Amino acid sequence: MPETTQIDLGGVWSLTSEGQSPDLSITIPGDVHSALQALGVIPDPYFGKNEAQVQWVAHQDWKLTRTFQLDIADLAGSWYLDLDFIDTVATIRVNGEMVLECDNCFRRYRPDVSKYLLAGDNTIDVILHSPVRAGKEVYDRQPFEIPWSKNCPIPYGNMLRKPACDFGWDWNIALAPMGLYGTVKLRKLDLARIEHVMVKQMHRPNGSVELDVAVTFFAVNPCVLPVDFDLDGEKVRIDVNVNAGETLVHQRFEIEQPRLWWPAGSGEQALYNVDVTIPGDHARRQVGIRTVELLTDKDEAGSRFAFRVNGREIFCKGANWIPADALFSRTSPEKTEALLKSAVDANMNMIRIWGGGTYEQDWFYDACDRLGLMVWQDFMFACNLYPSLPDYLDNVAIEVDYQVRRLSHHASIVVWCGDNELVGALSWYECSKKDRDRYLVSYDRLNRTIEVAAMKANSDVLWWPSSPSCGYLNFGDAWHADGSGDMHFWSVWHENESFDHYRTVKPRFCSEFGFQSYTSNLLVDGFSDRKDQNIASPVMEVHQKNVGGNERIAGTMFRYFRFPKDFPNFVYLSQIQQGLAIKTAVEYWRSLKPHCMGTIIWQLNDTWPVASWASLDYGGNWKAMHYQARRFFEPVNIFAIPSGDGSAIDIAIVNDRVTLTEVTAEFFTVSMDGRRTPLTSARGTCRPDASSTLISIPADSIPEGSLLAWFFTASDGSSGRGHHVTGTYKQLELEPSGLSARTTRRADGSHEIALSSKALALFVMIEASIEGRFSDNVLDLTAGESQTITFVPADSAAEAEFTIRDLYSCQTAE
Ligand code: BMA
Repeated sequence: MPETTQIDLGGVWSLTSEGQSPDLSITIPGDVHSALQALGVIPDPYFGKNEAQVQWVAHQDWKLTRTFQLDIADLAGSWYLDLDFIDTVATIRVNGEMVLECDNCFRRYRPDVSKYLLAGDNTIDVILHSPVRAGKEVYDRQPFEIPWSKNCPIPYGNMLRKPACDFGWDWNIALAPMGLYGTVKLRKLDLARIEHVMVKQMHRPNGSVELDVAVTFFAVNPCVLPVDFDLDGEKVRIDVNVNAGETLVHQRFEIEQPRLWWPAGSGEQALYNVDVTIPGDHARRQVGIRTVELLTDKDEAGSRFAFRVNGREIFCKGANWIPADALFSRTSPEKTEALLKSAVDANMNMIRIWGGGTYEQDWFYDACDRLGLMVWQDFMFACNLYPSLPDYLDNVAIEVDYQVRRLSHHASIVVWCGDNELVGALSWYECSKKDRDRYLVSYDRLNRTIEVAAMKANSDVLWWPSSPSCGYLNFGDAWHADGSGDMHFWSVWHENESFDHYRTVKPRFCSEFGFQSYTSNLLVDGFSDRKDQNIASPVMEVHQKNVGGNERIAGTMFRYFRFPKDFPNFVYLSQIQQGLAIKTAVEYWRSLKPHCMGTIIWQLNDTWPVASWASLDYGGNWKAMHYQARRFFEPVNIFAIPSGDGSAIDIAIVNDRVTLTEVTAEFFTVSMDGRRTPLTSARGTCRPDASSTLISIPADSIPEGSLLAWFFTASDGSSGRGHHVTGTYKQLELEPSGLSARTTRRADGSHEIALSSKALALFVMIEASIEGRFSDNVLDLTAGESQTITFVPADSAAEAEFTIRDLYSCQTAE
């Protein structure tokens, strides 16, 4: 019989809790809420107003138990539990003996359990303590008041090292879930185990690269350990004298002419595999060769904020990433990778892993490496005041050390950032407003702990203290000051400013800005009954977590549009409006290149079906804005930017290519019956990686009641079109567009939709009754134009029905 070297403890465990039936069970890896839902103990938390009904779950302790067998022959030697994602405060016993008490879901735990194991049947139980009660205990021990975020209806989340958004957020359901995720194994330590593998790159002026593979082994007894290294087939074997405890070993590889890793859109994503093998253990690290610098040189406006990869400055286009789901059991690597792929498909090259969520699992970053998605990695602190007692900081330091060692080899990770909005939070709470000194010092203790631990783990990583931040030890207002550092520009959404207000700032790098919309009709149908499909119904209010969010959406519509005729059209128009807001910002800020070098939209994805700032629906379907984002993030495009005094419309060329680009454009005025009248044409160039002005069109050359429209082609082969309305859309006396659509189903299950229009059709959006992706959407058609769109359903066997909306039909009862 082969020797047992590991037992996967995944699978079905029994689940008990006070006052609950004794026959519950949970599938591990997984979370308690999903287990209870599968058993019918709780309803689907995401449906209707069910969130309130499931709140009791987080107020109880839950005990998970299972048995496993060990042969007497396997018993000898050293065994440990391998747990890398325990959510969160837990006590673990093996055969009744306590082997671990833990309180940080961002740390890995590997307790030795050898002396508790028995031949034959063994029992392991895990008590997951109520995060609310556990958080309160920490809260009560603090020497001064530390309130939790106003975003969180469930209290004390900031006391625990657990995703901040688990306790509710201005887009998240509040569940405070518990569970065992990631690796859940019992493993035998042969001679040693691999604790960490870090790979550093030294780039030489001649272009060659030295890779330093630093492996930390852990052994119980000193030994001579045979270690095999393999860099894409280049093999090295060494014998290492390993001590009891940890031993660090370096192995160097030379790569004479490395193939470089580039962000998406800038080159290929070349990757190398580094394998480390010892008896009984193996680790693989996927490595991309690249240099990265964060440029913060001083200039007239303040100081720059730009990433330079392989010597080339890259304009960062992307969105903020929040956890893939509010409940772990509903996630899968495939679903998550599809979301990341959608980012790249919309011409994004960066995601920011926001600090109120989680450090993602290894496969997530492997996917980002493959896709060319640069990752801005926050440490997991957001919008709260946090403890700074030594025990808390010690816990944080261990977490930071582990995460940096685990992840810093990834080519995709370009910067590590101390936190999300903790500087701002100092002025959001009564206590910290009254005594900023105390809370600022407390904050700096935490921030300093993170910085020191990160640098100690890997001095090569790029560090940025906080997002947003005007700069090192600068605690200024990076929500409004635009001269230096990264900016979170929220004035349009949170302060109710107009869309034009995006043009009043010139960020160096905008790492957050967003505008909400309702989630698509398809999802609304999934979480509500017809009777609740009203913009102000309590069910819709449960599915809107930002106080006043639904009013903001509706109020903005009053400002720019005529009010939609019914609920489904309200959903549609909310998405068009969202796209318009963000387009206004991105187009202007891209035109400021290289003054501005990044626009990271808040936010890419949703954790459940909710009205939010996301461009993807929960589940991954593209909302209107994601189709628009693909266009406003094109590497070469032209944008209409009204001049400050309103006398002209400046047409900017933006070029993210390494080559000079020539653009030819035709401009028209379009009257409300959809007729196009040629206005002017222009030809111009834009230097590599720059922006320039193609032409300035006098505003008075566009007759009242007409809008400006254009087509362009560029020397890189790209082309596009667009329109610009001076004033608001509600002022347009739109006429029936006479839109028609002919749909045919192809043999492969996809659908072809041939659209044609008799008059002007703005923001034409096709909605499907099933999940899937359109080849394009949110289109404009003028009189006599037609366009053919393909729809690829997620399930090729499913029948689809299509609804077609445009601006006229959405706001006019027939
Ligand atoms: C930013 C984020 C999140 C929040 C979003 C919308 O400040 O950091 O905390 O969800 O705004 O309000």
